[in-house]
Amino acid sequence: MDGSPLPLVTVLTAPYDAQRPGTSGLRKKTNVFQNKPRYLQNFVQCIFASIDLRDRQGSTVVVGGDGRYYNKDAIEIIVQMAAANGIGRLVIGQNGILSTPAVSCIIRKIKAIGGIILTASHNPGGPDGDFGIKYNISSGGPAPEAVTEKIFQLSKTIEEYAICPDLKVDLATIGKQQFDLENKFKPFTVEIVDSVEAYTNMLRNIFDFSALKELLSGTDQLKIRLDAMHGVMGPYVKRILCEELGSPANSAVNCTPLEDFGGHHPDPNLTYAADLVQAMQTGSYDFGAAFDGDGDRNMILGKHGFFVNPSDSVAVIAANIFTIPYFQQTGVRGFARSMPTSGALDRVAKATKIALYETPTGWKFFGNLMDANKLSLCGEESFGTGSDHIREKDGLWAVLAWLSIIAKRKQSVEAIMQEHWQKYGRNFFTRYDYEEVDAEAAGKIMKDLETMMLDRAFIGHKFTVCEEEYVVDKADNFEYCDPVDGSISRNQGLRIIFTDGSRLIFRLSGTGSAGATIRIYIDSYYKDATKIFKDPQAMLSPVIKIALKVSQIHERTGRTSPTVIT
Ligand code: VG1
Ligand code: CO
Repeated sequence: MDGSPLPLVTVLTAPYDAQRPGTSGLRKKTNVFQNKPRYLQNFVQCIFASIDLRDRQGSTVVVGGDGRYYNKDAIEIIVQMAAANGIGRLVIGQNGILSTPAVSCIIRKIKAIGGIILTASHNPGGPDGDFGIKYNISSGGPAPEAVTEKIFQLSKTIEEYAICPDLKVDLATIGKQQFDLENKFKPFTVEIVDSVEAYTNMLRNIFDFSALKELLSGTDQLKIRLDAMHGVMGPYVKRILCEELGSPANSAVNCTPLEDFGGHHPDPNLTYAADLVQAMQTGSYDFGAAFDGDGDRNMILGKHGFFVNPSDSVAVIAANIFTIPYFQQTGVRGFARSMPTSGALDRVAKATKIALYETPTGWKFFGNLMDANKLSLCGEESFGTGSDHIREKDGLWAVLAWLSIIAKRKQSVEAIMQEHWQKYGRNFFTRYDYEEVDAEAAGKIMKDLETMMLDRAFIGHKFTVCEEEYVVDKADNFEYCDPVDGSISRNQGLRIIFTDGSRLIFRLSGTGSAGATIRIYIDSYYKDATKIFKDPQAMLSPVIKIALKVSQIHERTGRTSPTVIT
């Protein structure tokens, strides 16, 4: 703190259209953030302006990102703008690194007013990839729709933003830095914190670390392979799994965060985490997992690459929930899943007589339920699993949850899954993604589908495929009324439910940065012991055929197959 106070400056700007946050934050091509004049500044100003001035003055905000290209530059601008917008203190991960779950954890721990996360999550990074900003509120969860809508409205009329251009922050050194600002009595404080520490302490209080240590480093140790996909999780995996829980150093791979994720999609699914799948297929490992760029997603694999569908993963954790000490203390208040997620969790909820909530896609919808003590465990089919320990999905938490179950049951991933299906029956699930479809064409496909589905004559319609008959029982455009605050979210996916309970869902993605992504989700339940071990694609093939027929998606997009099948 030497020299004269730093000047605060007001800069004139003009609105950009289309700064509407999607399912989880604002995502665009990196060059939009980097090269469109004041694009980032406009959005950041709208975030700050969305916070009531009285709450904002002197408040604390957490900032961090997944280390992708432009992460640090963006943080430097955010620091300068936070200072000029009345924020009193920023808590930032060292070198600008914090996973999304870690941001949620720190916001809650230090009672910050919110957090800004620089990430486009599972989207590729680099100068030609994507960049993004997520904004989380004081609960630690993604801003709810009322807040993102406010930010969007502000972005359409913004005329100026405030910045402290001479403020230079050192992101590398852990500790406090203070800055004197012009016309301010109190100095502005930046605190650089270890990226992993608070999050590790939290997990230590949730899980039985000594049991996990025994599992991973004891005499009969479980061989694991964790793939951070060059995203933010590298340092977390190394510190927690290797250093703390004693897993050998070579069990953690791709643990150096890279600005472009090594040129790959940091997306933990069978397509983009193909290396892990291959390594698992050799049979050298008992358990495998991968994470996305910002560390909130997870994929779980068993020996020989046995795939655990995320919809099943949350159901298995639910069925074994008391293997986790945290839940022994808190009890279980309720379960929830996003609408397109398979009904596997519903079976466990029913058997255990625990309430089940069905929300729209996106983690932001779980927060209210958690804050109202109605929800303990939830998941999404898109590789998201988590609990009310924070307000974000949490990839490493899910891995430790699975390891806790394995430690207790002393069974393989595959055996745990098979016993689960035998007990509860199996919801076969698949998702087809058609990425980067022409946006107008995609909109038209959805519109036409909706018109057809909402026609009264559609109810009772019979589809005969592969000698099986599927009769439409219900068709709608999913709408959610939040049981806590009564807010209504419309247009959350076109849903066809057949009389046998099978569901077919069409939805447009809200996380892409170019064109539109059409997602088709299919869920069919079988209890019959002769069927539950069959291949999902074979079991779901009749409903897949119906999906392709009613949407005409191949004919209308010129595609012959989806970009990704899960
Ligand atoms: C996708 C997933 C959704 C997830 C969201 C954010 O959204 O389907 O389940 O919550 O990504 O994930 P969409 O609108 O593209 O279907 V991530 O790991 O931000 O952060
Ligand atoms: Co993510």
